[in-house]
Amino acid sequence: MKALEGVKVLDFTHVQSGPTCTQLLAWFGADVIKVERPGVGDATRKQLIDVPGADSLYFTMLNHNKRSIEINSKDPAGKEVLTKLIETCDVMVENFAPGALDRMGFSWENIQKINPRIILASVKGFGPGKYEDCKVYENVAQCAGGSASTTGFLDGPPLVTGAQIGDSGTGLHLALGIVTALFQREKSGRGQKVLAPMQDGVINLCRVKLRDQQRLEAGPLKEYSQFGEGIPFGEATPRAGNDSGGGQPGRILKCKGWEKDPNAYTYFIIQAAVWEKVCDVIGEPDWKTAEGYAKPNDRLDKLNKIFERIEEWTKTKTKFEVMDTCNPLDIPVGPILSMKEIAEDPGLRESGTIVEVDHPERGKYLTVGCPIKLSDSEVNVTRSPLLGEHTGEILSEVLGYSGDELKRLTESGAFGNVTKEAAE
Ligand code: CAO
Repeated sequence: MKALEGVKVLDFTHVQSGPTCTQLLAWFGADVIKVERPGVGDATRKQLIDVPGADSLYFTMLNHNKRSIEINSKDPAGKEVLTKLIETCDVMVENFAPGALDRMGFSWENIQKINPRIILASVKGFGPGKYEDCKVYENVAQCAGGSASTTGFLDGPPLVTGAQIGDSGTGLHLALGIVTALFQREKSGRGQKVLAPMQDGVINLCRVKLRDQQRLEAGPLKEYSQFGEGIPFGEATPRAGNDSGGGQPGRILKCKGWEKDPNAYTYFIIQAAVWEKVCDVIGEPDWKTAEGYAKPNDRLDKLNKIFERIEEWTKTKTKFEVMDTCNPLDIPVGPILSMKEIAEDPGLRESGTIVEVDHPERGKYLTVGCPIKLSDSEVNVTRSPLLGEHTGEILSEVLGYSGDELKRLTESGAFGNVTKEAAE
Protein backbone atom coordinates (compact mmCIF):
# COMPACT_ATOMS: atom_id res chain seq x y z
CA MET A 1 0.00 0.00 0.00
CA LYS A 2 1.38 3.39 -1.05
CA ALA A 3 0.28 6.76 0.31
CA LEU A 4 -1.29 7.98 -2.97
CA GLU A 5 -2.49 4.61 -4.25
CA GLY A 6 -5.69 5.00 -6.30
CA VAL A 7 -4.93 8.63 -7.24
CA LYS A 8 -4.81 9.09 -11.02
CA VAL A 9 -2.72 11.95 -12.38
CA LEU A 10 -3.01 13.34 -15.91
CA ASP A 11 0.56 14.56 -16.34
CA PHE A 12 0.65 17.22 -19.03
CA THR A 13 4.05 18.53 -17.91
CA HIS A 14 7.34 18.97 -19.71
CA VAL A 15 10.97 20.02 -19.14
CA GLN A 16 11.79 20.12 -15.39
CA SER A 17 9.46 21.98 -13.02
CA GLY A 18 6.25 20.02 -13.71
CA PRO A 19 7.92 16.61 -14.17
CA THR A 20 9.70 16.83 -10.78
CA CYS A 21 6.28 17.34 -9.17
CA THR A 22 4.56 14.43 -10.91
CA GLN A 23 7.59 12.17 -10.29
CA LEU A 24 7.14 12.75 -6.55
CA LEU A 25 3.43 11.91 -6.82
CA ALA A 26 4.35 8.72 -8.71
CA TRP A 27 6.87 7.76 -6.01
CA PHE A 28 4.14 8.16 -3.40
CA GLY A 29 2.00 5.68 -5.36
CA ALA A 30 -0.13 7.75 -7.77
CA ASP A 31 -0.76 6.38 -11.28
CA VAL A 32 0.91 9.10 -13.38
CA ILE A 33 -0.06 9.17 -17.05
CA LYS A 34 2.28 11.43 -18.99
CA VAL A 35 0.78 12.92 -22.16
CA GLU A 36 3.31 13.65 -24.89
CA ARG A 37 3.21 15.03 -28.39
CA PRO A 38 3.24 12.14 -30.96
CA GLY A 39 6.67 11.37 -32.39
CA VAL A 40 8.31 14.20 -30.42
CA GLY A 41 7.56 13.85 -26.74
CA ASP A 42 8.91 15.98 -23.94
CA ALA A 43 11.65 18.19 -25.44
CA THR A 44 14.12 16.97 -22.80
CA ARG A 45 14.07 13.42 -24.23
CA LYS A 46 16.49 14.57 -26.90
CA GLN A 47 18.34 17.34 -25.04
CA LEU A 48 21.90 16.99 -23.63
CA ILE A 49 22.26 13.57 -25.27
CA ASP A 50 25.10 11.39 -23.97
CA VAL A 51 24.09 8.00 -25.45
CA PRO A 52 23.15 8.37 -29.13
CA GLY A 53 19.61 7.13 -29.84
CA ALA A 54 18.66 6.85 -26.15
CA ASP A 55 16.48 9.09 -24.02
CA SER A 56 18.69 11.62 -22.26
CA LEU A 57 19.53 11.58 -18.57
CA TYR A 58 17.74 14.93 -18.40
CA PHE A 59 14.49 13.13 -19.28
CA THR A 60 15.04 9.79 -17.56
CA MET A 61 16.01 11.37 -14.23
CA LEU A 62 12.79 13.43 -14.09
CA ASN A 63 10.22 10.89 -15.27
CA HIS A 64 10.57 7.69 -13.28
CA ASN A 65 7.56 5.55 -12.34
CA LYS A 66 5.29 7.14 -14.99
CA ARG A 67 3.39 5.80 -18.01
CA SER A 68 3.60 7.58 -21.37
CA ILE A 69 0.76 8.11 -23.85
CA GLU A 70 1.18 9.97 -27.14
CA ILE A 71 -1.73 12.32 -27.87
CA ASN A 72 -1.99 15.16 -30.36
CA SER A 73 -4.00 17.53 -28.22
CA LYS A 74 -4.91 19.70 -31.19
CA ASP A 75 -6.58 16.86 -33.12
CA PRO A 76 -10.33 16.12 -32.52
CA ALA A 77 -9.62 12.47 -31.63
CA GLY A 78 -6.87 13.63 -29.29
CA LYS A 79 -9.23 16.09 -27.60
CA GLU A 80 -11.81 13.32 -27.20
CA VAL A 81 -9.32 11.11 -25.38
CA LEU A 82 -8.00 13.99 -23.28
CA THR A 83 -11.58 14.75 -22.22
CA LYS A 84 -11.99 11.12 -21.13
CA LEU A 85 -8.72 11.32 -19.20
CA ILE A 86 -9.93 14.49 -17.44
CA GLU A 87 -13.15 12.65 -16.53
CA THR A 88 -11.14 9.74 -15.14
CA CYS A 89 -8.29 11.47 -13.30
CA ASP A 90 -8.14 13.12 -9.88
CA VAL A 91 -5.40 15.58 -10.74
CA MET A 92 -4.22 17.29 -13.93
CA VAL A 93 -0.76 18.89 -13.83
CA GLU A 94 0.62 21.21 -16.51
CA ASN A 95 3.39 23.71 -17.02
CA PHE A 96 2.78 25.01 -20.52
CA ALA A 97 3.38 28.62 -21.47
CA PRO A 98 0.56 30.87 -20.22
CA GLY A 99 -2.55 30.46 -22.39
CA ALA A 100 -1.46 27.22 -24.12
CA LEU A 101 -4.01 25.04 -22.29
CA ASP A 102 -6.82 27.52 -23.08
CA ARG A 103 -5.79 27.47 -26.76
CA MET A 104 -6.17 23.68 -26.74
CA GLY A 105 -9.76 24.20 -25.55
CA PHE A 106 -9.10 23.12 -21.95
CA SER A 107 -9.70 26.26 -19.91
CA TRP A 108 -10.24 25.85 -16.16
CA GLU A 109 -13.97 26.49 -16.71
CA ASN A 110 -14.18 23.68 -19.29
CA ILE A 111 -12.10 21.31 -17.18
CA GLN A 112 -14.42 21.89 -14.20
CA LYS A 113 -17.44 21.17 -16.37
CA ILE A 114 -15.90 17.87 -17.47
CA ASN A 115 -14.94 16.85 -13.92
CA PRO A 116 -15.85 19.09 -10.95
CA ARG A 117 -13.71 16.92 -8.63
CA ILE A 118 -10.47 17.38 -10.58
CA ILE A 119 -7.56 19.40 -9.26
CA LEU A 120 -5.81 21.45 -11.96
CA ALA A 121 -2.26 22.23 -10.88
CA SER A 122 -0.08 24.62 -12.88
CA VAL A 123 3.44 25.98 -12.80
CA LYS A 124 3.88 29.36 -14.44
CA GLY A 125 6.86 31.71 -14.40
CA PHE A 126 5.01 34.56 -12.70
CA GLY A 127 1.75 34.96 -10.82
CA PRO A 128 -1.01 37.39 -11.88
CA GLY A 129 0.28 40.82 -12.89
CA LYS A 130 2.56 42.53 -15.36
CA TYR A 131 4.64 39.46 -16.26
CA GLU A 132 1.96 36.75 -16.17
CA ASP A 133 2.26 36.03 -19.90
CA CYS A 134 6.03 35.45 -19.91
CA LYS A 135 7.72 32.16 -20.68
CA VAL A 136 10.20 31.39 -17.94
CA TYR A 137 13.14 29.05 -17.40
CA GLU A 138 15.10 28.25 -14.23
CA ASN A 139 17.60 31.09 -14.22
CA VAL A 140 14.99 33.73 -15.03
CA ALA A 141 13.12 32.63 -11.90
CA GLN A 142 16.32 32.72 -9.83
CA CYS A 143 16.93 36.28 -10.99
CA ALA A 144 13.32 37.48 -10.54
CA GLY A 145 12.99 35.75 -7.17
CA GLY A 146 15.84 37.57 -5.41
CA SER A 147 18.26 34.64 -5.42
CA ALA A 148 20.75 35.99 -7.97
CA SER A 149 21.03 39.46 -6.42
CA THR A 150 21.92 37.90 -3.06
CA THR A 151 24.25 35.15 -4.36
CA GLY A 152 27.94 35.64 -5.15
CA PHE A 153 30.66 37.86 -3.74
CA LEU A 154 30.28 41.54 -2.98
CA ASP A 155 32.80 42.58 -5.65
CA GLY A 156 31.38 40.30 -8.37
CA PRO A 157 28.24 40.09 -10.52
CA PRO A 158 25.00 38.41 -9.38
CA LEU A 159 25.24 34.60 -9.60
CA VAL A 160 22.79 31.80 -10.32
CA THR A 161 23.09 28.70 -8.12
CA GLY A 162 23.52 25.09 -9.25
CA ALA A 163 20.53 23.97 -7.18
CA GLN A 164 17.46 24.14 -9.39
CA ILE A 165 15.38 26.16 -6.98
CA GLY A 166 13.23 27.65 -9.75
CA ASP A 167 12.31 24.37 -11.43
CA SER A 168 12.64 21.54 -8.92
CA GLY A 169 11.90 23.94 -6.05
CA THR A 170 8.62 24.99 -7.66
CA GLY A 171 7.82 21.34 -8.44
CA LEU A 172 8.01 20.66 -4.70
CA HIS A 173 5.77 23.62 -3.91
CA LEU A 174 3.26 22.40 -6.49
CA ALA A 175 3.27 18.84 -5.10
CA LEU A 176 2.41 20.20 -1.66
CA GLY A 177 -0.41 22.27 -3.18
CA ILE A 178 -1.80 19.17 -4.91
CA VAL A 179 -1.86 16.89 -1.87
CA THR A 180 -3.34 19.74 0.20
CA ALA A 181 -6.10 20.20 -2.39
CA LEU A 182 -6.72 16.43 -2.43
CA PHE A 183 -7.06 16.55 1.37
CA GLN A 184 -9.55 19.44 1.15
CA ARG A 185 -11.52 17.56 -1.52
CA GLU A 186 -12.11 14.79 0.99
CA LYS A 187 -14.31 17.26 2.89
CA SER A 188 -15.62 19.59 0.19
CA GLY A 189 -16.09 17.06 -2.60
CA ARG A 190 -14.79 19.70 -5.03
CA GLY A 191 -11.60 20.11 -6.96
CA GLN A 192 -9.75 23.40 -7.22
CA LYS A 193 -7.04 25.18 -9.16
CA VAL A 194 -3.52 25.15 -7.73
CA LEU A 195 -0.97 27.65 -9.03
CA ALA A 196 2.73 27.67 -8.16
CA PRO A 197 4.54 30.58 -9.85
CA MET A 198 8.30 30.05 -10.09
CA GLN A 199 9.08 33.59 -8.94
CA ASP A 200 7.00 33.05 -5.79
CA GLY A 201 8.70 29.72 -5.07
CA VAL A 202 12.15 31.29 -5.30
CA ILE A 203 11.09 34.26 -3.14
CA ASN A 204 9.82 31.77 -0.57
CA LEU A 205 13.22 30.07 -0.54
CA CYS A 206 14.93 33.49 -0.26
CA ARG A 207 12.82 34.48 2.76
CA VAL A 208 15.89 35.18 4.95
CA LYS A 209 17.15 37.74 2.44
CA LEU A 210 13.92 39.72 2.71
CA ARG A 211 14.40 39.48 6.47
CA ASP A 212 17.83 41.12 6.04
CA GLN A 213 16.39 43.77 3.72
CA GLN A 214 14.21 44.96 6.58
CA ARG A 215 16.93 44.60 9.22
CA LEU A 216 19.11 46.92 7.09
CA GLU A 217 16.80 49.78 8.04
CA ALA A 218 17.88 49.35 11.64
CA GLY A 219 21.61 49.49 10.84
CA PRO A 220 24.43 47.44 9.27
CA LEU A 221 24.13 43.65 9.11
CA LYS A 222 26.84 42.83 11.61
CA GLU A 223 27.11 39.14 10.77
CA TYR A 224 28.02 39.92 7.14
CA SER A 225 31.79 39.92 6.43
CA GLN A 226 31.60 43.39 4.93
CA PHE A 227 30.74 44.80 8.37
CA GLY A 228 34.10 43.73 9.80
CA GLU A 229 35.82 44.90 6.62
CA GLY A 230 34.40 48.42 7.09
CA ILE A 231 32.55 48.36 3.75
CA PRO A 232 29.36 50.43 3.96
CA PHE A 233 26.03 48.80 3.17
CA GLY A 234 23.88 50.02 0.26
CA GLU A 235 20.11 50.11 0.00
CA ALA A 236 19.51 46.43 -0.72
CA THR A 237 20.52 43.11 0.88
CA PRO A 238 24.03 42.57 -0.48
CA ARG A 239 25.75 39.47 -1.81
CA ALA A 240 27.44 37.79 1.12
CA GLY A 241 29.83 35.28 -0.43
CA ASN A 242 29.90 32.20 1.78
CA ASP A 243 28.77 33.93 4.96
CA SER A 244 26.16 31.98 6.86
CA GLY A 245 22.61 33.18 6.28
CA GLY A 246 21.73 32.71 9.96
CA GLY A 247 22.75 33.99 13.36
CA GLN A 248 25.78 31.70 13.71
CA PRO A 249 28.75 32.94 11.62
CA GLY A 250 30.18 30.47 9.11
CA ARG A 251 32.56 30.31 6.15
CA ILE A 252 33.97 27.93 3.55
CA LEU A 253 37.61 27.22 4.48
CA LYS A 254 40.48 25.51 2.70
CA CYS A 255 41.49 22.02 3.75
CA LYS A 256 44.57 19.89 3.07
CA GLY A 257 45.06 19.44 -0.68
CA TRP A 258 43.10 22.55 -1.73
CA GLU A 259 45.91 23.56 -4.12
CA LYS A 260 45.05 20.64 -6.44
CA ASP A 261 41.54 19.53 -5.44
CA PRO A 262 38.84 22.13 -6.22
CA ASN A 263 36.61 20.60 -3.53
CA ALA A 264 39.11 20.28 -0.66
CA TYR A 265 37.11 22.70 1.50
CA THR A 266 34.87 22.56 4.53
CA TYR A 267 32.04 24.70 5.81
CA PHE A 268 32.84 25.76 9.38
CA ILE A 269 30.33 27.33 11.76
CA ILE A 270 31.39 29.05 14.98
CA GLN A 271 28.20 28.37 16.87
CA ALA A 272 28.24 30.44 20.08
CA ALA A 273 27.48 27.39 22.24
CA VAL A 274 30.71 25.64 21.17
CA TRP A 275 33.03 28.65 20.93
CA GLU A 276 35.29 27.38 23.73
CA LYS A 277 35.72 24.02 21.98
CA VAL A 278 36.58 25.81 18.71
CA CYS A 279 39.26 27.80 20.54
CA ASP A 280 40.79 24.62 21.99
CA VAL A 281 40.72 22.74 18.67
CA ILE A 282 42.51 25.49 16.73
CA GLY A 283 45.02 26.18 19.53
CA GLU A 284 43.78 29.59 20.68
CA PRO A 285 42.62 28.84 24.25
CA ASP A 286 43.11 32.51 25.25
CA TRP A 287 40.24 33.55 22.94
CA LYS A 288 37.83 31.81 25.33
CA THR A 289 38.15 34.66 27.82
CA ALA A 290 39.91 37.45 25.88
CA GLU A 291 38.24 40.85 25.64
CA GLY A 292 36.58 41.20 22.19
CA TYR A 293 36.48 37.42 21.66
CA ALA A 294 34.62 35.86 24.57
CA LYS A 295 31.17 37.21 23.66
CA PRO A 296 29.47 36.43 20.31
CA ASN A 297 28.53 40.03 19.47
CA ASP A 298 32.06 41.28 20.23
CA ARG A 299 33.45 38.84 17.68
CA LEU A 300 31.39 40.13 14.74
CA ASP A 301 33.91 42.80 13.66
CA LYS A 302 36.74 40.23 13.76
CA LEU A 303 35.25 37.42 11.70
CA ASN A 304 37.89 37.64 8.97
CA LYS A 305 40.71 37.33 11.52
CA ILE A 306 38.98 34.49 13.36
CA PHE A 307 38.21 32.49 10.22
CA GLU A 308 41.75 33.04 8.88
CA ARG A 309 43.07 31.48 12.07
CA ILE A 310 40.62 28.57 11.86
CA GLU A 311 41.67 28.06 8.23
CA GLU A 312 45.33 27.76 9.29
CA TRP A 313 44.11 24.72 11.25
CA THR A 314 41.74 23.27 8.61
CA LYS A 315 44.54 23.49 6.01
CA THR A 316 46.42 20.89 8.03
CA LYS A 317 43.53 18.38 7.79
CA THR A 318 41.50 16.80 5.01
CA LYS A 319 37.83 17.84 4.88
CA PHE A 320 36.91 14.45 6.34
CA GLU A 321 39.47 14.75 9.16
CA VAL A 322 37.93 18.15 10.03
CA MET A 323 34.56 16.40 10.20
CA ASP A 324 35.94 13.56 12.32
CA THR A 325 37.57 15.97 14.80
CA CYS A 326 34.71 18.48 15.06
CA ASN A 327 31.66 16.20 15.01
CA PRO A 328 32.30 14.53 18.39
CA LEU A 329 32.68 18.05 19.87
CA ASP A 330 29.35 19.19 18.35
CA ILE A 331 31.12 21.81 16.24
CA PRO A 332 28.97 22.07 13.08
CA VAL A 333 31.12 21.52 9.97
CA GLY A 334 30.43 20.02 6.55
CA PRO A 335 32.76 18.74 3.82
CA ILE A 336 32.28 20.26 0.36
CA LEU A 337 31.29 17.07 -1.49
CA SER A 338 31.80 16.77 -5.23
CA MET A 339 29.14 15.11 -7.39
CA LYS A 340 31.64 12.26 -7.89
CA GLU A 341 31.85 11.72 -4.14
CA ILE A 342 28.06 11.86 -3.83
CA ALA A 343 27.62 9.34 -6.67
CA GLU A 344 30.02 6.94 -4.96
CA ASP A 345 28.79 7.39 -1.36
CA PRO A 346 27.72 3.97 0.00
CA GLY A 347 25.49 5.56 2.68
CA LEU A 348 23.45 7.47 0.08
CA ARG A 349 23.05 4.26 -1.97
CA GLU A 350 21.85 2.42 1.12
CA SER A 351 19.29 5.09 2.04
CA GLY A 352 17.81 5.09 -1.47
CA THR A 353 18.83 8.68 -2.16
CA ILE A 354 21.20 7.64 -4.95
CA VAL A 355 19.70 4.80 -6.98
CA GLU A 356 20.92 2.71 -9.93
CA VAL A 357 18.27 2.16 -12.60
CA ASP A 358 18.35 -0.05 -15.71
CA HIS A 359 17.01 1.35 -18.99
CA PRO A 360 16.47 -0.63 -22.22
CA GLU A 361 18.09 2.01 -24.45
CA ARG A 362 20.90 3.29 -22.28
CA GLY A 363 21.69 0.52 -19.75
CA LYS A 364 22.44 1.34 -16.12
CA TYR A 365 22.51 4.91 -14.85
CA LEU A 366 22.36 6.70 -11.52
CA THR A 367 19.52 8.87 -10.39
CA VAL A 368 18.38 10.72 -7.29
CA GLY A 369 15.71 8.72 -5.51
CA CYS A 370 12.88 10.13 -3.45
CA PRO A 371 14.29 12.70 -1.01
CA ILE A 372 11.29 12.37 1.32
CA LYS A 373 11.09 9.10 3.26
CA LEU A 374 7.70 7.85 4.48
CA SER A 375 7.86 4.98 6.97
CA ASP A 376 4.62 3.44 5.65
CA SER A 377 4.91 4.11 1.92
CA GLU A 378 8.00 2.57 0.39
CA VAL A 379 9.41 3.99 -2.85
CA ASN A 380 10.66 1.69 -5.62
CA VAL A 381 12.26 3.73 -8.39
CA THR A 382 11.43 2.30 -11.82
CA ARG A 383 12.71 3.53 -15.19
CA SER A 384 11.12 6.33 -17.19
CA PRO A 385 8.78 5.23 -20.00
CA LEU A 386 9.75 5.20 -23.66
CA LEU A 387 7.76 7.64 -25.79
CA GLY A 388 4.21 6.31 -26.13
CA GLU A 389 5.14 3.03 -24.45
CA HIS A 390 1.74 2.80 -22.77
CA THR A 391 -0.53 4.40 -25.38
CA GLY A 392 -2.41 1.21 -26.23
CA GLU A 393 -2.65 0.06 -22.63
CA ILE A 394 -4.06 3.42 -21.43
CA LEU A 395 -6.57 3.68 -24.27
CA SER A 396 -7.87 0.19 -23.65
CA GLU A 397 -7.32 -0.59 -19.96
CA VAL A 398 -7.71 2.84 -18.36
CA LEU A 399 -10.25 4.40 -20.72
CA GLY A 400 -12.00 1.21 -21.83
CA TYR A 401 -11.77 1.68 -25.63
CA SER A 402 -12.05 -1.55 -27.60
CA GLY A 403 -13.01 -2.98 -30.99
CA ASP A 404 -14.02 -0.49 -33.69
CA GLU A 405 -13.68 2.48 -31.30
CA LEU A 406 -10.07 1.65 -30.59
CA LYS A 407 -9.43 1.04 -34.30
CA ARG A 408 -10.93 4.43 -35.17
CA LEU A 409 -8.70 6.17 -32.66
CA THR A 410 -5.49 4.40 -33.56
CA GLU A 411 -6.09 5.03 -37.27
CA SER A 412 -6.71 8.74 -36.69
CA GLY A 413 -2.96 9.41 -36.41
CA ALA A 414 -3.46 11.39 -33.20
CA PHE A 415 -1.73 8.79 -31.01
CA GLY A 416 1.61 8.11 -32.70
CA ASN A 417 2.55 4.59 -33.61
CA VAL A 418 0.30 2.65 -31.27
CA THR A 419 1.54 -0.91 -31.63
CA LYS A 420 -0.82 -3.33 -33.31
CA GLU A 421 -0.62 -5.73 -30.38
CA ALA A 422 -1.57 -3.03 -27.89
CA ALA A 423 -4.45 -1.87 -30.06
CA GLU A 424 -5.76 -5.40 -30.22
N1 CAO B 1 -0.08 17.93 -28.80
C1 CAO B 1 -0.15 19.04 -29.56
N2 CAO B 1 0.40 20.21 -29.18
C2 CAO B 1 1.05 20.25 -27.99
C3 CAO B 1 1.16 19.11 -27.16
C4 CAO B 1 0.54 17.89 -27.61
N3 CAO B 1 0.59 16.79 -26.90
N4 CAO B 1 1.85 19.44 -26.07
C5 CAO B 1 2.19 20.74 -26.20
N5 CAO B 1 1.71 21.23 -27.36
C6 CAO B 1 1.81 22.59 -27.88
C7 CAO B 1 1.17 23.61 -26.98
O1 CAO B 1 -0.22 23.60 -27.12
C8 CAO B 1 1.81 24.89 -27.50
O2 CAO B 1 1.13 25.32 -28.66
P1 CAO B 1 0.60 26.83 -28.89
O3 CAO B 1 1.77 27.71 -28.63
O4 CAO B 1 0.15 26.79 -30.30
O5 CAO B 1 -0.49 27.06 -27.93
C9 CAO B 1 3.20 24.41 -27.95
O6 CAO B 1 3.16 22.98 -27.91
C10 CAO B 1 4.36 24.89 -27.15
O7 CAO B 1 4.12 24.83 -25.74
P2 CAO B 1 4.92 25.79 -24.77
O8 CAO B 1 4.78 27.19 -25.24
O9 CAO B 1 4.53 25.50 -23.38
O10 CAO B 1 6.42 25.25 -24.98
P3 CAO B 1 7.76 26.06 -25.28
O11 CAO B 1 8.78 25.03 -25.53
O12 CAO B 1 7.59 27.10 -26.32
O13 CAO B 1 8.05 26.82 -23.90
C11 CAO B 1 8.45 26.89 -21.51
C12 CAO B 1 8.62 26.11 -22.83
C13 CAO B 1 8.98 26.02 -20.40
C14 CAO B 1 9.28 28.19 -21.59
C15 CAO B 1 6.96 27.22 -21.30
O14 CAO B 1 6.22 26.04 -21.38
C16 CAO B 1 6.68 27.90 -19.94
O15 CAO B 1 6.95 29.08 -19.75
N6 CAO B 1 6.11 27.14 -19.00
C17 CAO B 1 5.70 27.68 -17.70
C18 CAO B 1 6.89 27.91 -16.81
C19 CAO B 1 7.70 26.68 -16.60
O16 CAO B 1 7.24 25.63 -16.24
N7 CAO B 1 9.00 26.83 -16.80
C20 CAO B 1 9.93 25.78 -16.42
C21 CAO B 1 10.55 25.25 -17.58
S1 CAO B 1 11.88 24.26 -17.13
O17 CAO B 1 11.25 23.34 -16.06
